[in-house]
Parts: sequence; structure tokens; C-alpha cells
Amino acid sequence: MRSGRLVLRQALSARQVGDLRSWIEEIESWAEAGGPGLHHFEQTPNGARLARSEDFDPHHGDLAAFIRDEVITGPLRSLLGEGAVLFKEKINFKHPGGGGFAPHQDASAYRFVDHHVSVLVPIDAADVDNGCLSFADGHTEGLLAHTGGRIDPEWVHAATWVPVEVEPGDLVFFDSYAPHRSDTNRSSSSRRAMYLTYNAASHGDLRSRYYQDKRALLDNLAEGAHSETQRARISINDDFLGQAVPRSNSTISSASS
Ligand SMILES: O=C(O)CCC(=O)C(=O)O
Repeated sequence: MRSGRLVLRQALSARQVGDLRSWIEEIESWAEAGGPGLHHFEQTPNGARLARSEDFDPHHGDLAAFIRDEVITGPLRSLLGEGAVLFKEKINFKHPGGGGFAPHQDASAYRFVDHHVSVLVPIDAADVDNGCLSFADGHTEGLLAHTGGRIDPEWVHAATWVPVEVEPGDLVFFDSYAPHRSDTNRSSSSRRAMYLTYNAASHGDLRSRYYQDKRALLDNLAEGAHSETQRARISINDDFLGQAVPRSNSTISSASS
């Protein structure tokens, strides 16, 4: 993965794509019902909408099987040089008006082991208009200078950013040191994407530890969220450019776009 990413076009069958869409709708309905899983909301021009769901692997057998399917774990084995273990899983819903993400490297947020590979599984087609991912070419190793995960603006301006437009059925594998970013969804339909993150099996199963740590961090932030300067967060990195809704105020519009 010299460029920090590997794009496999139409790696999934039409059946898998259809199944994924209905499973993701189930997860979205869990968010509206208050769980299971960890769900984050954002303010959009259409009201508060679901921004992200995560920590659903233990609660959804079909998704858990997909997460461990050879179509994903085969390429991961080649990329990591050994078997892969799930580190974390999330869906970014990016409904119309949903926020983008500032340029960052996932490595600055993913603790406990210093190398991960993520797989982007598009649920909807993603393009520049609805906020697809863009990657900076030419940087594959080492943590860049950053503030709260946001890469220093000087580096960002000098880099060449390449949008990676995708269709459902495609898979994009990317390294945790690959700098990437995305924009607001300016279209009138949702741009849903699932991200599955793995580490090499020899480093152990760190997923429960990751979610314990993240939930504690978000709880701490929520306690301090009364101050004017403290914004609600959905990520460990402070890289989300949307307006996260504090968890205590989370009421959402359920209409899917
Ligand atoms: O889904 C997106 O637009 C960006 C995702 C991303 O970079 C992240 O969640 O860290």
C-alpha cells in the first residue's frame, strides 16, 4: 500500500450490498430507540440528525459475520502480513448538511497499538458533492504535526489532495498514517459509509479497551460541556467539522434522505 490506500472496485456482490443497506438501517433505528451501540448526533439545516453509530459489533450477528468475511480479512492479511483483529467499527451517516472531517491521521486517535488498517465500506455512492474522502498523496509513515488531531495548516496547504469517489460494492483499505479529510454533504441525499478498523492479531484484541477508553473520554467531555468553550465531540481526535449535539440534548429527526 505504497500510497497509503488500496481501492478494490466492486469487491462485494449485489446481495452483500443490499444486506448491508438493510443492516445499517437497523442500526439507525437503534439510535432512535436509545441503543444498543454508541450513537452521536449533529445539528444540520434539517434539524438534529444521526452523525455516527459505533460499538455495534457485539450486538449485530450479521454485521459481525461480514466484518470477519474473507472479502475483508483476505486483503487485510496481505496488508498486515498476518491475521487481523477488529479494533473498532463505525458508520458515518453524513445526512444532507452533515459535517465533514478536518485533515487528520487516524493514528493520532487510535491508542494501544501504533498501526491499524481501516476499510471504508460505502453504503451510498460518495463523490465530491456529498463529501467523499480525499487522501493526501505521498505520506505513508509517521505522525505529522497536529493540534487535537487536526494536521497543521501549512502541511495541509502544501499537500496534493486526491478525492476518492466510490460506489456501493467498492472497498477502500487505508493505513492509519494516511492523511485524509472530507467535506460537508452538500447534496440532498445521505452519504452513509461504514469504517472497519483492524490491527495485527499479534498485538492482541484491544477492541473492548478502546471502547471503554472512548466512552470514559466522552463522559468526561460531557461533564465539562457546560462551559462556552467546550464543544460536544464524536471523535477522540477533535476533527469533526459538524456541530455535534451534546448527548443530553439528543433528539433526532428520523426521516431518511
Ligand atoms: O466519513 C467521512 O466523511 C470521514 C471519516 C473520517 O475521516 C473519520 O471518521 O475519521
